[in-house]
Amino acid sequence: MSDKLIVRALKGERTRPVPFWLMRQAGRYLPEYREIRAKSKGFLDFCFSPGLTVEATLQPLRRYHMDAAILFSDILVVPYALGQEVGFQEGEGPKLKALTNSAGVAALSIEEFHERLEPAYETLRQLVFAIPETTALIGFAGAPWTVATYMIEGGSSKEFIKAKSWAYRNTADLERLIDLLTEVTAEYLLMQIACGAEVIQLFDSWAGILPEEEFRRWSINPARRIVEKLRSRCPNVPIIGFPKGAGALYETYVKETGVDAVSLDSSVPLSWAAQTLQPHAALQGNLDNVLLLAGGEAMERETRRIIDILGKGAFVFNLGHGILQHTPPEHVARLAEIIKEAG
Ligand code: 1CP
Repeated sequence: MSDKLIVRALKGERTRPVPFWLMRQAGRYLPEYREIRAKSKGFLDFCFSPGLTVEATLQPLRRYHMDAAILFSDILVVPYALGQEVGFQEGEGPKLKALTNSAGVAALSIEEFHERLEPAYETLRQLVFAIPETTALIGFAGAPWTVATYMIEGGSSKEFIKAKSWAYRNTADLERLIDLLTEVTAEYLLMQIACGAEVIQLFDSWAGILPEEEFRRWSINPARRIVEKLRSRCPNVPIIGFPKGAGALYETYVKETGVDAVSLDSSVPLSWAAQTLQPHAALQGNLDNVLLLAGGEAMERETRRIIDILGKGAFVFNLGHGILQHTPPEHVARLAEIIKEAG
């Protein structure tokens, strides 16, 4: 089993220093990313060019020496690999040809699934040799519910009326879609592990919009099935779940999915998490991404408070959600310094 610092923490050990990485640590807040991003017209083209994605993954490590590198890709490569039309419009976010009915679900195909994802696998294979020896490689996927919201809404959403209406009125169609996504997501993650990923994160960014019963059915249940499948084949690879916005249901999520670690959004109270969740899973999080953008004394104080409380147990420092585009890179440098001093 790996003795890398972050893997030990995710497997339940209290470590010093506290390891850290940051969601969206690669991306548009870095000038060197914007420079290589300009080489591809479409964002998916960029994601499918290993020469560029390897470089994008490495860029933040050179500046800040995080304990983990995360594969540069996107959660929406999975709908693309199932044959759905997926595009990214500059400044507008993702645009998909929305699924409207059961025929749309039936038309999805696994035939070219792994072939279409080959560039992600190749990126991982190259990263194994390109990252520093003590850095762990994180593979990821969107959780079935979060990916399904984009497939049904046709892009980002505020109210999620279509996706939630499927849950309430087209239940059989949503079940079919979630079952398919659960199966292919597990396959995708197993391939990522085979290509060198040492840690897995499952992003359920929109778990928090579901009421309790729906949350169990569409977030917890698929996550549990994915965890079981990965565990049975790769028992040593830690799995981080991120049911963003789950509130008090974080407890149920941790107990019922069997994840090794759970990533906390910024609204989760620290002492509650330490008492209720940390006996069952390692914790990751949860600095407010706006506090990182704002910087200064407030950021430093909150960073130390998080480490004081959560660092008493198995803990990986991270944000509560991804780095925002207008975050000054100097603030990230200062954050990295404070984490290393405090831990
Ligand atoms: O042209 C560009 O540079 C596009 C911006 C961008 C980037 C840098 C997008 C579009 N995706 C990404 C990379 C990305 N996405 C990574 C790898 C980078 C890293 O972490 O270092 C990862 C892990 C993701 C995951 C992702 N994509 C999530 C889950 C995490 C989260 O932020 O909640 C989600 C929801 C997406 C969808 C997505 N991709 C991109 C956009 C604009 C969106 C929509 C977000 C929304 O609906 O609010």
